[in-house]
This record gives sequence, C-alpha cells and structure tokens, in this order.
Amino acid sequence: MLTQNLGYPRIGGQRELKKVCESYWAGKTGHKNVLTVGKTIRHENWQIQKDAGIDLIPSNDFSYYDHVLDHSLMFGAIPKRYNEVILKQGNEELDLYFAMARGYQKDGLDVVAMEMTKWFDTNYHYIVPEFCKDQQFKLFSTKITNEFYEAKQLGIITKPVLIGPVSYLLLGKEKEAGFEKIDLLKNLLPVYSEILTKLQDLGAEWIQFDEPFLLLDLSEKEQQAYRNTYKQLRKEFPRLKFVLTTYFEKLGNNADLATSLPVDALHIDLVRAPQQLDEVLDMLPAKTILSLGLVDGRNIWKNDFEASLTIIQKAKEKLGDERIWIAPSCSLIHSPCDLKSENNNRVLTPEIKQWLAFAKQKVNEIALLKSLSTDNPGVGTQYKLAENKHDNASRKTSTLIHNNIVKERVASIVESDVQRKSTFQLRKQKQQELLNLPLFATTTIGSFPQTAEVRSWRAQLKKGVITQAQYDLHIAEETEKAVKWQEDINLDVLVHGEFERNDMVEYFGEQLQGFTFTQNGWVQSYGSRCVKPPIIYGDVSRPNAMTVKWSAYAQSLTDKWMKGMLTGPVTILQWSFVRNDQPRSETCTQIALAIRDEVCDLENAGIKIIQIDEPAIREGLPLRKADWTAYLDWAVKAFRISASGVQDDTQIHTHMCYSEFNDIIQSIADMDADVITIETSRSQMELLDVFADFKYPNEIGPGVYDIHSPRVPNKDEMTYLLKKARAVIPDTQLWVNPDCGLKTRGWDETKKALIEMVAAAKEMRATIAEPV
Ligand code: THG
Ligand code: ZN
Repeated sequence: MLTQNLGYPRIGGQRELKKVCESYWAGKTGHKNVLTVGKTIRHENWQIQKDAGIDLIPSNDFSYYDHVLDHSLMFGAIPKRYNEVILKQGNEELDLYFAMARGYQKDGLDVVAMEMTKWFDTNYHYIVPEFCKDQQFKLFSTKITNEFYEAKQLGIITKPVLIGPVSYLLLGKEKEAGFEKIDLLKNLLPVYSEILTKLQDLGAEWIQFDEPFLLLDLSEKEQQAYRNTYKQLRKEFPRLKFVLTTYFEKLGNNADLATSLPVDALHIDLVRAPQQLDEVLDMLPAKTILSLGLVDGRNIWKNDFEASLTIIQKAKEKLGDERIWIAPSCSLIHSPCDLKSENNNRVLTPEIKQWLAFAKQKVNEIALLKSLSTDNPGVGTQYKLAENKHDNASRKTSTLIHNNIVKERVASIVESDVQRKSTFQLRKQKQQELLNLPLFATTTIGSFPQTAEVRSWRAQLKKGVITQAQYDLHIAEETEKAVKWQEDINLDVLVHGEFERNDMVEYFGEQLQGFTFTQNGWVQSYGSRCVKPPIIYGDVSRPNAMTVKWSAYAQSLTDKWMKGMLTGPVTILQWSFVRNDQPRSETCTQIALAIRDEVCDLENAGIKIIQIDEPAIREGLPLRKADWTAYLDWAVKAFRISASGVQDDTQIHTHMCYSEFNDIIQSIADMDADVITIETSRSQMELLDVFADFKYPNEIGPGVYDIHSPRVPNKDEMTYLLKKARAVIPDTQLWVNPDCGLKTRGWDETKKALIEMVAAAKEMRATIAEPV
C-alpha cells in the first residue's frame, strides 16, 4: 500500500508567492526574486510531504499563476498577439507568462490577457487555452523537467503532474470556426511524448495524468479520444507508470471507459462520490491499482478515520494490500495551508479547531491512514486513532452546532414564504409609483474602490492601532464622499460603496452565528488573488442586523434612493467551507432565512431597493446535467426565501457576473428578482439574446462597460451597446450600469467612466422623446 498526494497549495504559508509576484508586477523587485521565492515554496512543500511520509509526492503542481497556463506555455500554445512580448529585449519567459495571464501594457505595446474561467465547480479560476484551426504545439517551457530535477537533487523522486491530453484540449477555447479542439490531439500528443521521454530519462517512475473531464458528460468522439490517447501513450512508454486521476464527481456512465484505459493506477474521489466504490471495485482490471480519494481536498474537516478505515478494509479484501493507495480526494490547492498558523483563540476557538485539518494536516492524515491499515499499528498510531475518534465525536455532540429554533424555522417554511406577495407586473406598477425612476435608470453594482487607505484602516483596527470609533468615522467619511459624488454626477440609484467590507462573503460570515473564520486560511482564487472562506460549522442564524447601520446612514445623506447590498444565500454557501454533516441544501436554506431577516430589516429602515448578489449560483451547478434540476430547485428556492419577505413596492435586485446563462435562463427567471444586473460588455451584449429569446419578463441591467480593466470607456461606446440592447429588450425593462462592482478599480478611472455612463443614459432618454 502506498500513499500519494495529488497537489499541494503553492501560495506559501504566508502568501509569499502573492507578495513577491505583486511586487514584481509593480516593478519593485526583480524576476530572480520571484524565482527564488518559488523555489523556496517548492522545497518546503516537498519537505512537508516527505516528513509526513507520503510515498508519491507530486511535482509540477507548483505554479506562478495557474497550472493550466503552465501547460499552454509548456506546449507552446502561445497566441500570436504575444509575439512582440517575446521579442522585446530583456523579457524573460516569466514576462511572457505573466503577459498571457494579465495582459501587457508597456514599451508601447497593448496586448490583452487570455480569458479566465472557473475551474469546474470550484472558486479557482484558470487561464483558458486558445486554439486556432491550424494550431501547432511544440515543447516550449521545460518547467516540468526542471522541477523534477530540482526535487531529485533534494533526494526526492517525485511524480510529475500533467493535465491529461484530452482534458487539456477540452479546457480550451476554439478561437475560430471550422475545427473541433479535440481534433488537435494528433498535433498535441507528440509533445506529450517528448516530455515523457525527458522525464523518463531523468528517472521518473510515475506520471500523474489529471483527467477531470472523465467526470463530465462526454460525446462518443471524446470517449474515443480517451481510448486512442492512452493506448498510444501506453504503447510508446511501456515502462513508465501512469496514474489517471479523476475528481469532483463520480465516474458514473464513464466508469466503463475510465477502468478500461491502459493505466497502472486509477484515482477516484470517494469524498464527493463514496457510492462509486463498489462499482469501480467490480470493474477494475486485474492488475490496476485503485487510489482511494478519502481525505477531503476541498474542505477543512478532519478526516473520520474509522469511516475511512472501513472503506480501505473493503478495498483491501477485494484487491489486496498491494493494489490500494491512499490519497486526498483531489489536489490540496483548494485547502488552506496550515492549521498551525491559526493561533488566536478568539478568532478560531480551540473547540472548533480540533475539528479541522488544512493541507499540512491532511498529508499527515493520509500517512496515518496507511499506518493504521497495517496489521500491527504501533501504540503511537493507535493513540492517533483514539484522538481522531474523540475529536470527531466532540463535533457530533457539540452544543455549538445545533440550534433548534433554526431547525424548526426551516421545517415550517410554507409556500407563501417562497413567493412575493404579487406578480411582477403588479409589483412593477407599485414600484414605479413609489420610486419614480426614469427610463434607462443608472446605478452601480455596489462596491467602490477599496483603496490602500481603506484597507489600511481595517488593518489598523485589527492591530489595535485605531479604535472602533475611529475606524467607523473613517468609513463614515468615505461613505459620505461617495454618496455626495454620486449625487453630483446624477446617478439615479446610489450605493454606499461597501468601504466597511473586506470580502463580500467573509463580511457576512463574520456576523452570522454558525460561522467562524480564520486569520490565515487563504486559498488561491486566481493568480495572486486569494480568498479566506468562512467556515460554516453549525446551524446558521443572524443575531443582529448586519448592514442596516451603514445603509441607513448612507440613505440619510441623500434624497435619492439608496440601494441596500447583500450577498445571496447560494453565493455565501458556495464561497464558504460548508459543514459536511447535513445536505448543502439544508445549510443554504438556513442562510436564506438569515438574509431574509436582513432584507426585512433594511426595508423597515426605509431602504426600498435591495440587491441580493448571486454571482456563484451558476458555479454551484453540478458537473453532470442529470443533477442540475435538483440543485437548481433548492438554489432558486433559497434565493426566493431571502427575497420574498418584502412589500410589493420594495424593489429586489440581483447581480450575476458569469457569461453563460443559456442553460439556466428558466431558473434565473424563476428567481423572480425585479431587476437583474449582469456582465455583458465583453460579449458586446450578445449575452442579452438569451434573455430576449426567452422573453425574460423582469427588468435587466446589462453591463455597459468592463470593470476588469483600467481603461475608461467613452459615452459613445456605451450608447452603442445600449442601442444594441434596446434592439432586443424593450426600453421599459432596461437599466444602465457597469458589468460588476468597482472595488478593484482606482477612483480616477471610476469617476471618469461613470460620468460617461450617465451621459450615455441621458442620450438614450433623449432619443425616446424624439418623434419617430
Ligand atoms: N469573493 C469570494 N470569491 C470570489 C470573489 C469574491 N470568487 C470569484 C471572484 N470574486 C474572484 N475574484 C477575486 C477578486 C479579488 C480578490 C479575490 C478574488 C482579492 N483578494 C484579496 C487579495 O488576494 O489580495 C484578498 C484581500 C482581502 O480579502 O481583503 O482581491 O469577491 N469569496
Ligand atoms: Zn459581478
């Protein structure tokens, strides 16, 4: 029996990689420094895993920005627009790499970044490979062999990790018509062969091929691609050993396919899909090793050793000790680094802390499970088992977790709690009477720039350098400035700016019962950007109003309408570490009730426009279509519970910022928000067609400019987009707003852009007054 890990967090225990990269991008440090920090992190990670006793330690799981982008660079899949970046004197491979990730604006060049999108149903984002019709591949970056060699010099024979050829292609995007990306396999496979040859020559024994697409619905052609690919690689490399890794779902109807591929080991996710064990055990070919993904790579709960040992025992009986591996369910990049960094008992209490395991603890769990599976585990090991039983039992019986009032409230939800009092048509009339907004009403999505100064107040408050009262005063002044400025430029519906908030989920987590949070539990979201997901450990309730104070204060500063800003239940769920002792739908409903109370409190405080953001509703969609309906049912219901406590004349907004609505438009309509604002500018309003074709009945604010770039759009660009919008959606349904919140932007560009946006809306209104 061996243990393996599939990937280790690469941001560094103190986010060293983030810090050095951002400092490099700001021109404050040299590229050598970035490479040095990277090397230090790799060495530390390997050492941690070696010390824990992991047998197969991964390499090439490290990345300076994103591992999918690493592969594009490795295969030379570099879009032509970066040619000039490559040629610029003094540019390193790292500069090209970052240019692909982030765009390149210097030396008189202006090259846009590659697209970024969600990694399956996680909060990790990858850089989408771009393929053209005659796409060629050739070995470009040798990072994978360098890192293998680097570890070998430290005395560790690692298991290099590659995204499998089929998944790599399926992750990409066809940038022109006339071909199918999967047809590029024949061009791509020779580069895999070249890499495998080099790795074999350097002494690699095992190669990990990540093939997460084996968990999705596959076409006949894609299935055939799998068969051909692994048949060919097997034939070319009879001596190398392959482990094929699948994660995030059950193999389901691809189990036949996956178990028939000629590999030496197959990894399956038994945390997400424990039910697949029996089936896979039955189907596995006679010599194939089964890697049991038992330790949850996507959550922070301690493993339940007893339960895991039962599974291991079962697999052992069927396959024998030699054909069993123990592993995390997926790569640990979705886990925070080290629980030991949590040393503030007031932030994370010792009682809760004993229930948790972060990446460093998880690799130890994997090694311990192996020791416990031997026939005669030592006394020390047995003690660890007892300790684990105790910790898990203490979680099950803790008084912190259960709140009967919450459970009863969930149980007593009735149909009327899930529905607004009247139909949208009636609500629209009443809202129009009360709000009296113009056509093409202007608003923003909620956040204004989180400047270094605003962040520094929060840091000073945490350190005790300033008092709560001083902090509140700063926030009040910043809010007042933002409100006055919005009045000055004549926006119709104002926002308070969210200066008091860190992250849109963390802020609510900190104020809800049943949630706790960490000081240093960072997880990579994209590139150098990280998030610190709250931990939902118990029944969720809202002891006090969370946002009323700042919203009511902002409303008191103006005669215009102030929009209240909340994060929706599905997004709070999706971006937190969620308890695993009850269905996610149950936890989501509890959050929905808490948000519903907040919505009602805002209304009572005179806030008549309330936005409930749900940017993550699509990301939570199950990977298999067959599971969509069940998810959408409870997710939409949760939103409706949160939104339905108000009077007809209170206007509920929602916001989403992912570009694919085609497949869930019915569910979006079922959410029944009075207004939805969405990201559309980058697709030049094409996205609106879905709403038009569907005859979406409620109001829509299609984003008229992209907030992800510092570039300031002008009025004409925005009227152009608005005219495109009015061609498919009636004027009476349209709002005018940016694509998303403005917290990552600077004030200067924000002000200029919004002034242009208001001018565009005015121009649109003027065209209505004209006789046709
Ligand atoms: N919050 C959470 N998840 C998210 C987003 C979010 N997932 C999708 C999308 N937005 C990802 N985008 C970002 C954008 C910015 C940051 C993180 C994810 C970010 N993080 C700070 C950093 O790394 O410097 C963290 C510092 C802080 O929290 O103050 O800027 O908005 N949960
Ligand atoms: Zn958004």
